[in-house]
Amino acid sequence: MAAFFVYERLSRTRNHCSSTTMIIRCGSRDLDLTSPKVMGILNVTPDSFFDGGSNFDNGQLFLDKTLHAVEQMLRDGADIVDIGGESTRPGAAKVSVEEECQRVLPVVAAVAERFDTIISVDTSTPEVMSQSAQLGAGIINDVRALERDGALAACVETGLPVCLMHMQGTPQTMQDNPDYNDVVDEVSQYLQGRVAAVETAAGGAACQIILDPGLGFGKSDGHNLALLNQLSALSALGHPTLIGVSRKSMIGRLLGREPDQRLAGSLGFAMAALVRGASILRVHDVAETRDIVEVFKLTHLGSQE
Ligand code: 7PJ
Repeated sequence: MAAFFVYERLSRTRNHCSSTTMIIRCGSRDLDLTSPKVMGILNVTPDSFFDGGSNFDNGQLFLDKTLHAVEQMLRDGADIVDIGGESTRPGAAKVSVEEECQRVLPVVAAVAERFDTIISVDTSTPEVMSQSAQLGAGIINDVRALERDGALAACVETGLPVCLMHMQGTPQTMQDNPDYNDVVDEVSQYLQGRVAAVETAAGGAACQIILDPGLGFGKSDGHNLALLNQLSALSALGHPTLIGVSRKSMIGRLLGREPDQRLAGSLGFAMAALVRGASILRVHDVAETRDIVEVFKLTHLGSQE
């Protein structure tokens, strides 16, 4: 199937703010990125750093508990549910294709069946991309920017939008010694190259691509801050941007906080990302993030009309 993309941009002026309407087509649903959106994190891994294993017992996933978490997330105002079966925290164990399929696919199927929401799948594995798309997923979110063998073709074949994230190294080694001459320039150039690869694979169609600098993925705190503070350089590539900073260890180091004490720091960084043009926030704390998105809309997008 040839990839078919709709990419609508319409400039208009509203309350003295210049704003852009941008709608991306996520399978059977539209995602309107004219205002920022909240992506709730649903980990189906036994070993994630924050909520790791909360839906597991003896390596067995509790589907009921997982679906309750989704229900709560949607009640709290999530626009997208991001389902991931591979922990990519520094030093995490590798997961086989079979194991990842077993973790992710039943959850994608159950969420698609029960809820009216956009499902994103956090995966680098071609088999998971293809099968999730068939089960009703709407976005592919790949921390390896479709670099794994077969991922580019599998993703383009789904016709779904993709989030391309930058990572230096691999999850096993990425925090050993992150090194850049100019981190903002290098990340931008890398992502530009991956956009070109997707566009070539899609046969030149106008692709729906979301870009993510990959905070914490092979970056020092200085690198993370530079990327966040200069997010507009990434936006200048012409694609919506996604930021994942929720409860990450950079907040722990910068503010001296354990994972369960990082909510305020996460919201602060999320607001900084919104002010710099982020379109999607990938977060653990949906209700609280929803509130700051609403504050941002009231104070920056002129939505008092
Ligand atoms: C990210 C992600 C991120 C995107 C993870 C964690 C680690 N996908 N998957 N961006 N992080 N696009 O949640 O801390 O930052 S897993």
